[in-house]
Amino acid sequence: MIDPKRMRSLKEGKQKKGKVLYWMSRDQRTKDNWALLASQEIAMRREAPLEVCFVLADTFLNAPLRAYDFMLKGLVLVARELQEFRIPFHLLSGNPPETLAHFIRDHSVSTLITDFDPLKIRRKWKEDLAEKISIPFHEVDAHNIIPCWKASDKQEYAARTFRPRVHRLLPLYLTPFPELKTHPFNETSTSPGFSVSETLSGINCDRRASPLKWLEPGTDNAFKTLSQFLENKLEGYPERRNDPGLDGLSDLSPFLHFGQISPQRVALEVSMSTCPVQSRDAFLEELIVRRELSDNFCYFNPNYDSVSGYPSWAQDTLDRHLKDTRPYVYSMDEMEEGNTHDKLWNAAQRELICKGKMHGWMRMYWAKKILEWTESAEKAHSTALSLNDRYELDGRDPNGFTGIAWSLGGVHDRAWPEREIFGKIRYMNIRGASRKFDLQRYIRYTESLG
Ligand code: FAD
Ligand code: FO1
Repeated sequence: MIDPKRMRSLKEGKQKKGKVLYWMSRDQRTKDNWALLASQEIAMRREAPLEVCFVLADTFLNAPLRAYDFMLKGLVLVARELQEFRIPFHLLSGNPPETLAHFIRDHSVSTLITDFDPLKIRRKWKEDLAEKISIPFHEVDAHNIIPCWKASDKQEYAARTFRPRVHRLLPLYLTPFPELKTHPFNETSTSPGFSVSETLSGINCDRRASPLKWLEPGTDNAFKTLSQFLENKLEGYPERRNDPGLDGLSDLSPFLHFGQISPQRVALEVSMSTCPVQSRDAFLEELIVRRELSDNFCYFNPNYDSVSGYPSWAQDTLDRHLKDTRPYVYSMDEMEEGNTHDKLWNAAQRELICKGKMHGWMRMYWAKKILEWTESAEKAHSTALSLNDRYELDGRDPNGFTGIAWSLGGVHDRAWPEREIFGKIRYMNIRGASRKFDLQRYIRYTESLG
């Protein structure tokens, strides 16, 4: 039985006989997917067919070609896996509310389930769709271990206020997954296939960031990446994670962003590893507390993508320093090309462009320098967001909106001693970086990226 607390109703609707449809969006996987498991449970109870669809929307938050390439290659594998469970998969395209309303009518769908996402674009799609349909419409949080609306009923101030809630609820939610079953009530299991290259050529998206080669998409590759991390990197994670010149991170974020692996599965595997407890705890703090805190911020703060989402002390302090002299001011183009006086920052920008995944420690430094080198927080915010979401493979994600709001606007942080331009926003500089890690090693590494 799927824990009812993971599912909530978006629309009661009138129950009738007919197919159950899972509208897959954030959690693009067959394995360990609570939304898919709940959909199958409802279909089994009614001895009804079960189908899955994904609606391809053009220019999703200015997503680049490299993101659509990674995502579509993952979806081809999802379609194949679903076929093994005799569950048809439909790749639809167009504006999701209209496209889905037609599909539901034409395929006599009796119940609709979708996965949770705190981003405004997805919530708008669901609102618009709910007005067009009259069948029951449910939502399942398959992305957070603790459903976002269960973890807290308000925007949390900081990790330290969110962490106790998470640790209290984890035993209830960090549970093993039931297996998906071969579905007995589908007449056909065949899905209308699709080709990645053809689909990609039809998408109207930003083509500046080309597809990446260093990371293969899909659930199997996510699991390979996870086991490599568990075997070789988890033990040294606390010591190595803040040195961008070392390969100390899990590299799971692109798979987590596209939902190709369940964070709950990652947490279960990490918890069972024989690594020292402080390594496991350090990683789970990021994977669970930090990541689910980002969903909390985006879900409860409608201005998660702008300066007005910052706490008032941060907005005031940035306002007070608006007129401070900026020794350096760079345009978006100069920053995009990595053409500044700061070789460390240019290296981070090179990693972003060439690898599509900037090291986590550098993302803080990188964003804070954008604040220092632009004439206002508003301009800095939109510059950081555009570059982040144009090039990061894991971009267009609550973690990104929150990471930028933390760096520029003190979200989930505290006030620091006041200074030029930053006011009381936490400051970072190259001297601090050189105390933490070998700058040249990181710069040399990014030069090797091409
Ligand atoms: P690991 O250190 O191995 O972490 C494992 C997982 O824990 C990550 O995949 C992520 O899900 C979670 N995690 C780790 N650090 C954070 C964090 N600071 N906040 C929230 N979750 C975290 N993350 C994105 O997924 N997409 C983004 O677009 C993004 N933009 C960012 C922008 C800025 C300015 C900052 C400061 C952070 C940003 N982050 C973003 C958060 C973090 O840097 C990345 O999640 C992390 O570097 C991904 O690499 P990894 O999976 O190898 O990290
Ligand atoms: N979700 C969809 O339902 N349809 C899309 O066409 C789509 C495109 C897309 C492109 C890049 C990207 O990073 C994410 C994309 N997503 C899409 C959403 C994604 O699956 C996540 O739901 C959110 O980005 C994270 O909250």
